[in-house]
Amino acid sequence: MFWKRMFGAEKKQEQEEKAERGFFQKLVSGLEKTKQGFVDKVEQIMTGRKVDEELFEELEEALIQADCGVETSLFLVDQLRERAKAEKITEAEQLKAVLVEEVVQLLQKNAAALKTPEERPYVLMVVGVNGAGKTTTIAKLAYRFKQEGAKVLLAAGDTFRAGAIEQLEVWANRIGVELIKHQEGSDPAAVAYDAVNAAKARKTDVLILDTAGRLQTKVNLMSELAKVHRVVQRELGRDLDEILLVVDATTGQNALSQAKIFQEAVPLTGIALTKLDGTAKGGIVLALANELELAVKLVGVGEQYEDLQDFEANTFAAALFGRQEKMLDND
Ligand SMILES: Nc1nc2c(ncn2[C@@H]2O[C@H](COP(=O)(O)OP(=O)(O)OP(=O)(O)O)[C@@H](O)[C@H]2O)c(=O)[nH]1
Ligand SMILES: [Mg+2]
Repeated sequence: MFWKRMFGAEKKQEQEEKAERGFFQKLVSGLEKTKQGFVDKVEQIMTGRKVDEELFEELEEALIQADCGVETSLFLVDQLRERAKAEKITEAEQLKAVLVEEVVQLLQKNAAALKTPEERPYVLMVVGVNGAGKTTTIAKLAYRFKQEGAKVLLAAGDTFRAGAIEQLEVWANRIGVELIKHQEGSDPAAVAYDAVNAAKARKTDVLILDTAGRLQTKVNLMSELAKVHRVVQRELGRDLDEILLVVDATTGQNALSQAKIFQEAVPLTGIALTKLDGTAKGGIVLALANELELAVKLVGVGEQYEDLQDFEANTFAAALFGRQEKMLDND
């Protein structure tokens, strides 16, 4: 990353490894509810019995209940049926490892990391429905970039909700990054305009734009978002680096329709899936990864700064299925 080169904030490898272990533990504890509500159930189903049609049906039911989505659940179970047949697997336990493999493959389908910053300013815009976790996610990202040595600027683009500007300001002060704000009720496109130009003038490394939460059904609000996007693009003279849709994992299958509708207003580059720690139905990650042409790039597993993590299929599956430690070997 250019700011790492510029600012010499490259961490020592040892420190990085230690941080990675800490992150993994955070992910594990953040996924505890899903583990109890979903993974443990799957393991129960797949213990001490023969592979038969009844097992596949029970598994399908458990996947659907965990918000994996009907399409994705049927797909996964079909894969298992085929592989059980082809590989002559007769014991349920043996099929467990196959399930984990298939889950990893599915999670890897559209997987991508946050774009590597190439040009200053690196610009991210964060969009999503009310209360999805946009502002919190921005704070966590700002903290991370600041830790890496980047000069960060936030733009208080939610001029609509009372208290939204102050909320972002509190975060900016706490983290120690700059903020561009206008009055409540002003045009968010004007905030975006000022923010991009301030970022250029101040040689900011990272600019993150907050936006107001909106119902995906409100056409005028969605076109307002499109306008903000156009202004940023025009002032920047290029595409934004990331347009992240923030989705609350506890909203279930609705997450899929949110993604489809936001995609029509702005060219999303990825998903930040928040509040995974608050749901036993983390299977929604599988549905999002499988049913959208969009990468889940970040997952939120708590309210602390460190609780926003890069989504990586192997690590995620290892945290979820716990006992399959061997999967980490592939990293
Ligand atoms: N447990 C948990 N809570 C989260 C996570 N991400 C966000 N939250 C909480 O979700 C609530 C809403 O977060 P905000 O960041 O204000 O959401 P927003 O999308 O900006 O909301 P609006 O500005 O109203 O549209 C806050 O109480 C956050 O602390 C997460 O990963 N885990
Ligand atoms: Mg907000």
